Amino acid sequence: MALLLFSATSRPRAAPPLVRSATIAITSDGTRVVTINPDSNSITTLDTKRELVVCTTPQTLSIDGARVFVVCRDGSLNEIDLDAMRVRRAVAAGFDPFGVVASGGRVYVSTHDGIAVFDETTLARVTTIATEEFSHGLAIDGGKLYVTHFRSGKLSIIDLASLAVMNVIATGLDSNVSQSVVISGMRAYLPQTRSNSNNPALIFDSTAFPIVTVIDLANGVNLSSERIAIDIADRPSSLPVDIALTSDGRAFVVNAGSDDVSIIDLAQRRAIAHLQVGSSPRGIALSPDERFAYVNNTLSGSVSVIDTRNNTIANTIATTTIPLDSSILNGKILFNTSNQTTLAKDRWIACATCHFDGGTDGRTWFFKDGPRNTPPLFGIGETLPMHWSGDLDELQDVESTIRNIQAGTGLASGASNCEPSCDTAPPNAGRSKDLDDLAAFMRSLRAAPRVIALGDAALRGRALFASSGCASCHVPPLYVDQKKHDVGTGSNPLEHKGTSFDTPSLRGVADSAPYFHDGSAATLIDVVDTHGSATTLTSGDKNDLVAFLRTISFSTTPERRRAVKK
Ligand code: HEC
Ligand code: HEC
Ligand SMILES: [Ca+2]
Ligand SMILES: [Ca+2]
Repeated sequence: MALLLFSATSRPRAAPPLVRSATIAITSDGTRVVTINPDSNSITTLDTKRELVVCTTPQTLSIDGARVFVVCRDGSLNEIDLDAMRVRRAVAAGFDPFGVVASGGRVYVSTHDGIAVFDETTLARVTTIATEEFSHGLAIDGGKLYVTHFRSGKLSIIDLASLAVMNVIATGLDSNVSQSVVISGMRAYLPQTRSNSNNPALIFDSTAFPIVTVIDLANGVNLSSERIAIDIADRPSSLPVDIALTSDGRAFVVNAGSDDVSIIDLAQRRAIAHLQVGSSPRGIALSPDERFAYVNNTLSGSVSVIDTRNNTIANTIATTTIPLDSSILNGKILFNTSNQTTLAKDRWIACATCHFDGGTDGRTWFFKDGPRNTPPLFGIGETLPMHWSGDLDELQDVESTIRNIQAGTGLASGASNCEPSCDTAPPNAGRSKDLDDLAAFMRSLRAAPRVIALGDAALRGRALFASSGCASCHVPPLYVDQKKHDVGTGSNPLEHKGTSFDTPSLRGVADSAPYFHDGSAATLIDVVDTHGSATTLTSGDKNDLVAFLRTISFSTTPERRRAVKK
């Protein structure tokens, strides 16, 4: 159905379009729309309806002329010839890259360690710009590169002539899940989630808040008075991850958790409309004439086409058949959505709110058990029991999180089987297809592959890890003993579940600061300064031990190229 799809003939905007990383993008002449399909490992062109397998888990793309650049969780940067629909070349971009923008003869990729800069013609690496941690969404405007930081919510501004970081703007200590940025005039707009983890009396609707942060670029300040609270401007929603602005002052905010788009009048900070779209919408692209906005529903394998004249959905176009096992796909949808009363009240929270893409928000929440730092969920099926107090003995016990944290009615009917504690109550496995599917999805979660070479310090640290007795509890290769120990960290009067904690796995520990169950150690050096026999080591030995800890990763075996189809 060609209905209302393209409008290439209408007048283009005067200003050059903003170049930014997104999960969906349109060529500057408005004739071609390209999506990435994370679970199909592919991209799709909407106009020609062609799909091309590119890499494992594409994250974002950027279009420059007939070339498309795609970065993927497997660490690759890929150049695609859009006319021939083939991968022209692929190079290594770094660990866990997310954003990509191509402009002015260069390609910029946000990786875990900063911004990798490539020559656009040869894809040779030019340099790496060190930034704040967790560089994520990217946009280029007026000779500057804007970089969001996923967990801190800060915005870095890099001068593209000198490749120097000019400014880092804070947006509030609770800003989180900062995936994207758009620039309009002297304002930057960042969809974010406020993680209200300082709240000692959490209820579901005081836990996390969906917002659009507004930054005054002339003065380099966060305009908290202009911040848009989406739950107030529109209605309860969750996980705003992308945004498009029209020149008449409307913001189209994509809420990945509540599976909807809030259309907000920027001057009034009030919603004009909201549109329910597909599952896990992760990006939006506006046609150059602003006539249509395209939303990539990553877990439906479809694009919703919004007619911006009347703020309605004009069309939904299939983009891919997601080849995941049907149970895992269902579990992934449940993990990512807040739009089901079984899972969450008022569309407020999704599992992904705190564990976006299975990772961690880096926050420490006041849960019923006491202060609890959010762990990443990669490899979770291998390191039971779960929770810091070790009282969840099966993945289905997250039924208690659904009911107690998200205020959902529960995926299983009847009791939560977590009273007085999940491991003493009857099992939750086999009670509900959805709960079993959620468990199956969590069991499938893997960290981004990381290639690590052990330097001299790390090699010395590895020997110390063995000789200092660390390995007796953190037993390689999983670095757990599946037992609880009192290591002197549980004296806080807020603790309600004893002073012993389940030995945490150290795989990927470099990426999961802060440390200990209560987040009381900000860095790994803080851990070894207070933890077990490490306290008696010299400072040189402690540094070596930390150098080793930083290399402990999940399996470096590349993820399977295509998920298994059942
Ligand atoms: C408000 C933030 C938040 C939300 C929402 C949330 N979690 Fe968590 N998650 C945490 C924290 C904090 C912990 C640590 C709790 C503890 O150990 O007592 C945790 C622990 C876990 C663990 C155990 C990890 C381990 O290694 O022991 C699993 C599994 C998990 N969460 C899955 C989920 C699922 C599934 C959902 C959605 C139903 C969810 N979480 C929603 C913050 C959150
Ligand atoms: C007696 C068992 C035991 C020994 C021995 C031990 N640990 Fe631990 N380790 C634990 C427990 C239990 C925790 C969790 C404590 C908490 O969360 O309050 C922990 C936490 C950690 C953490 C923080 C992980 C995170 O994700 O927050 C690191 C890092 C760590 N240990 C490294 C080491 C090193 C290095 C050694 C050797 C010097 C060592 N451990 C020895 C049991 C042990
Ligand atoms: Ca565990
Ligand atoms: Ca942590």
